[in-house]
Amino acid sequence: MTGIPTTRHYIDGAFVEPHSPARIAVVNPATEEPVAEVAAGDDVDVDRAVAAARRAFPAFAATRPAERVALLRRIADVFEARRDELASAVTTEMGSPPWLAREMQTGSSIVYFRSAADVLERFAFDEPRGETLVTHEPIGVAALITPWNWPLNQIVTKLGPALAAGCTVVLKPSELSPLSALLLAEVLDEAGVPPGVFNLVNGTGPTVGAALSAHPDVDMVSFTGSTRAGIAIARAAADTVKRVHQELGGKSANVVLPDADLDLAVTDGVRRCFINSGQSCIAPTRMLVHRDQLDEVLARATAVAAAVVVGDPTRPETTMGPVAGAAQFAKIQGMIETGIAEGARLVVGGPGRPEGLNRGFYVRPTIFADVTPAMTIAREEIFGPVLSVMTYADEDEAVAIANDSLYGLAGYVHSRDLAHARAVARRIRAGRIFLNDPFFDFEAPFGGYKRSGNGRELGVHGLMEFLEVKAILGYDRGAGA
Ligand code: TXE
Repeated sequence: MTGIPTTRHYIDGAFVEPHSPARIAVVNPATEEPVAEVAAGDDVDVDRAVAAARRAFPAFAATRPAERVALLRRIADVFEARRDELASAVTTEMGSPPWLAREMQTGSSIVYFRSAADVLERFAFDEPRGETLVTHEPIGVAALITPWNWPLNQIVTKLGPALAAGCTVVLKPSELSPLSALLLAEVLDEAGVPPGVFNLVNGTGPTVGAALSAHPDVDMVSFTGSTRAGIAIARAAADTVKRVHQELGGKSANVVLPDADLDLAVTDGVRRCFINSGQSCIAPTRMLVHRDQLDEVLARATAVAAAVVVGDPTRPETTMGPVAGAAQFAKIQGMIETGIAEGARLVVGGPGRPEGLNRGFYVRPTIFADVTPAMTIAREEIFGPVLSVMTYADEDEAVAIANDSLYGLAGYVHSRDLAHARAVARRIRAGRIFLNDPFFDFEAPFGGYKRSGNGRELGVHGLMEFLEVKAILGYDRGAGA
């Protein structure tokens, strides 16, 4: 990476030397080569960043909403102007093909910043209620702990509303994808975010992430990542009773009803399961089809999987790059082996790298049939391009299978009869349901039921996460009353 001081943190408006010389290597998953080093931060760095955020809070909290709307729009403009650099950083650290890095990884971030500004512009901080005033105030210093799979988007869906609310922030990005985050720090600096309002400390989860979670001067943690880490964060946060927003794992069902447009349902279902090499928390990883339609569905799904071109993300014909790292690669391989061992039928793909790819964390797009609800691949998040096709006899069984999960992040329903699809959507216990490949709604709330998390991102619900609610009774009684 040219230009960015990768081994520094960004604290109080400047790139600063870390407390300790320890470093973390950043590896390009397409080549397995180290491409940069970032600082392995520690408690001292965290204390420094939290103190800067605390100092900056009163003045930033007191800014008028219109000033923050303008700030968010400036950030979006600078981000857009530097979009190619940001996309290229994502390709380097994640192995995302350039079209994916540009259109989805960075394109969405621009929309999310603008949408945070739009939501803020419409938001009424004061709600009179008779004599009482209900008002909303920023919660304070927010720690944002983010993962690697959509590295910028997952920061921006927190950072946009945090700044909109008037909070100050300490970000700890994933140690697998810190380069795009460092560039984002430059973008924020260039856009004129005041010193201390945004701070970035690189490092591992158990050090920097844990220190932020337990810190007495951090008012809330907003986390996206594994359910395992989400639980560790909530435990570490418990002693200080801070708010913990969690966006965790998923095992979403795609209910293909017998009257669905099968071409659309299967193409959309496989595509959404495989996008970003399968590393999406809302991926529809369980495709539920009527038992009479299994063969027809598998034929279509196989054709979609066969058309995927896995390989070097920088080659124009590539549609799927590697997965993010060695640990993720090993986990997915283990899951594919487990699927076979537990008796699922391998329809396409399987263990090992695709032919001809000997280096890089490349996974074969894989589809299993005859998957039962008890199998590990039907229960656990795999986070790779692995689809489990399961059958049902009737709609009640389909809904029961869809809900037979510890997770409840998303669900998908395909049917030509919209009224029918709506009714099934209401029966699925998950925070976001997609009916028949809809347009994306950037303000629709995003978050999970059950062990998929707590709280919501995006739109007004996302803003509310960063606000406290205060009721002032007697506010409007009239002077002297
Ligand atoms: O995630 P971690 P990993 C799931 C997915 C994936 C699995 C493991 O199934 O295969 O998680 O991925 C920080 N205190 N998702 O191990 O560990 C960590 O440094 C504080 C789902 O990479 O959850 C990073 O910044 N922080 C998912 C962030 O948590 C801690 C996205 C995510 O890393 C911590 C990613 C701790 N004790 C993975 N331990 C989604 N919901 O989209 C780790 N971290």
